[in-house]
Amino acid sequence: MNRLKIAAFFALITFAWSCGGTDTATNTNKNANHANTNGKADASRETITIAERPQKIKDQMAERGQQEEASPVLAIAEPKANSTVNSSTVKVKLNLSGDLKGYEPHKDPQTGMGNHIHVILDNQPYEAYYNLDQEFELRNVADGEHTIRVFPSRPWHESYKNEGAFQMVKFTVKDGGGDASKPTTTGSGNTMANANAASPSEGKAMQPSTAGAVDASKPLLTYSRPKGEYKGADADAIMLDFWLANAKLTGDGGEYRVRYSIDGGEPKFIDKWAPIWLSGWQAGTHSIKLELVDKSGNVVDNGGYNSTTREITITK
Ligand SMILES: [Cu+2]
Repeated sequence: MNRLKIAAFFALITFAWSCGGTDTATNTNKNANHANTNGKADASRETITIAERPQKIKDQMAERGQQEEASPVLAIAEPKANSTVNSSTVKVKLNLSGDLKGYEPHKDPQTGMGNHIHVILDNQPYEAYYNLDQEFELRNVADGEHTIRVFPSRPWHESYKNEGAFQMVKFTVKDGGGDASKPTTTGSGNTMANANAASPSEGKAMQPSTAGAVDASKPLLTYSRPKGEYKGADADAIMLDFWLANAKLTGDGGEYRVRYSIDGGEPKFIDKWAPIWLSGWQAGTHSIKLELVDKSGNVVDNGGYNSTTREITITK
C-alpha cells in the first residue's frame, strides 16, 4: 500500500512538472512561428488539442438536411476486380446507388465545393471525383499490382461510413508502358502518385505507388484526411477522418484502436469511428501518422496500409 502511495506521489510530481513545462513552452512561443528552418513543425513546441466540430460545418449539415442521413453505396465497375490492364492509363468507372436522399456528387462552380468521391490509388492521398458521368482516369500507372479504394464524401471531405460506401479492387497493370520517371496523374492532370518526386506537394505521393499484399477481408484502415494545404481560418480546426473496414473500435464494441501522432509527438487514440477536429496548428509542414492497432498497441498488418504517414502544409 505504501509503495503504491509513493508511486502515485511520484506520478503526480512528474505530471505536474510536465504540465508546467508544456505551459512554459507554450507561453514563451505564443506568437512565434513554430516552424523551424526547414519548415517542419516541432511537436515539442506546439499544443494540438481536440476541438469541437466547427460551427461552419454544423451549419452546412443543417442546410443539407436529409442528405446527412443518406446511405450512398458505391460499386467499382472499372477496373474490374483482379483484372489485368494492358495500359498505363487506368479508367475508373463507378456506380452510385443506395438510399441517397438527394446525395449526388457535383462541384458547385461558384464555390468549387460539393459532394464527391474519394478515389485512392494504392496507399496514396485520395483524388476527388466530382462528376460520375465524366470519365476518371489514372494515367501513367506503373506496371505491377495496384489497388483502388473509393468512398463517398461530403463537401468538407467527411466520408460516409455506411455499409457498402467503401469499395476496393485489386488490379494489375502489365506492359502498360508507363514512364516510371513521370508522376501518375488523373485525367485532369492532378498528381496522383509520384515515386520520383524530390519533395511531396499537396500531401501527395511520397512512396512508390504499388499495392501491398492487402487482404480485402482483413481489418483495413484507410487514411482520408487531413490532406494538402490549409490556409487561414481553414487551419483553425482540421478534420482527421478515415475509413474502417472489417474492424470495430473498442468504443464501438470492437477490439481495435486508431492511433495517431502529429509531428512525431505523443501518440493519441481514437476509440470511436468518427472524425475528430484538431486545433492549435502552427504554420509550416506537419506530419500525421495514422495507424490501426490491436488492444496491445501493435499495428494490425494488412499490406502496410494500416500505418500511413502524411504531410500537410499550414499557411496562416
Ligand atoms: Cu474530399
